[in-house]
Amino acid sequence: MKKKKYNVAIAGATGVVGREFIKILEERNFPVGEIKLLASERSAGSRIDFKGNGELVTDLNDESFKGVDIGLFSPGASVSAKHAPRAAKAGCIVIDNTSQFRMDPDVPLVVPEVNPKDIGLYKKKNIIANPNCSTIQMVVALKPIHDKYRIKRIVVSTYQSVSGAGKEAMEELSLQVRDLFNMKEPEVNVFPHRIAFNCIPQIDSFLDNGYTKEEMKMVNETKKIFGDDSVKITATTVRVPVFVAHSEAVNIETEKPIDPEDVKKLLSKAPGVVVIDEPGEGAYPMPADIAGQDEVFVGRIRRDDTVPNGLNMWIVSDNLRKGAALNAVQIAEALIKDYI
Ligand code: NAP
Ligand code: 12T
Repeated sequence: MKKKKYNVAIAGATGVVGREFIKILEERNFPVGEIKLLASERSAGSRIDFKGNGELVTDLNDESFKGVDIGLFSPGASVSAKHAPRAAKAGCIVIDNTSQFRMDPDVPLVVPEVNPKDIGLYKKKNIIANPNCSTIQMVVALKPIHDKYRIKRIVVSTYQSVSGAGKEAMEELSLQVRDLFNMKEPEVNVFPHRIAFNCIPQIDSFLDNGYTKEEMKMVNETKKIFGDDSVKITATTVRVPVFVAHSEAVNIETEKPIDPEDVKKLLSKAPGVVVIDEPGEGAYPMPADIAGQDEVFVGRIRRDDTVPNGLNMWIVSDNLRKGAALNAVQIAEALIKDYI
């Protein structure tokens, strides 16, 4: 018999992704039975509102997942590494937002608009991975194009907001702006350099190949989600002084001849995509307008005539919503609809 309500735990509930989980469960009226808000000992004892009740935050420990049906995790990769498998063993299905399990062949990596069927693989480990924020918005926009024209190569440069790096990172941008306006030397703690009025071409740490981990997440995760290793992808990921919503300049080369007008029509009908592309009126998506919205927004769709079948586009989405919490809740919705 199907349950009417599901007990849900949020691991990392006091973080920027955790708070978005809470909002989205409320907004979408997810059938929550009991809710458990989990964080570190630092914030245990505080309260966060869920559906009008001040819910107690408790510390995440081995006992946290007894009787919990679904765990929405964003407590950082090392905490997920330790606690997600324990929660899964206790019978809780974990939807993990960290990078910890994404490339595990026994863990599905899911974007519901793109590869919903992969969800079924959760049975192997009771864990489903939520992709990286920059990967999610790119694959939502590119999947319909890949299906129709077959994408051979992707060149992407990102313009990523500070919220991707958590609550302290958002605070750092605010404080640095304040200090600079007060002729004070800004403090640098979270990012490798000053982020206020700057752009930093480093997100996450560097690997031996000269790329950052964030860049290689985009490469490897896109192939796994598309179920297609033949797509060539190269990425440059850049932090910019924007609070919420990531932007991406994307160049693609397809096997079949591609027509920008047809792509606009195709994307206008695609699930989860909104086209804003009226260059004559200065209409294109920008983070300041898109933050707080659910869809992936695409504009500046135009031919790249330096190669036989080339196209350029600009993709913007709220990294805390579709890039993190919303995608995970959509996975949970598919899970309760079709599996549990
Ligand atoms: P954040 O704002 O810094 O919040 C971190 C959260 O984790 C807080 O609730 C914190 O609790 C909790 N936490 C930290 N250490 C813990 C511990 N030892 N035990 C239990 N809870 C602990 O960070 P965030 O932006 O929400 O991101 C958190 C994670 O989500 C990161 O791993 C990040 O990679 C991932 N993320 C994924 C995406 C995506 O692309 N899908 C996007 C953004 C973030 P306290 O309040 O007690 O410190
Ligand atoms: N370093 O989930 O800093 O892999 O913006 C997401 C966001 C890692 C991740 C960031 C990051 C992830 C960031």
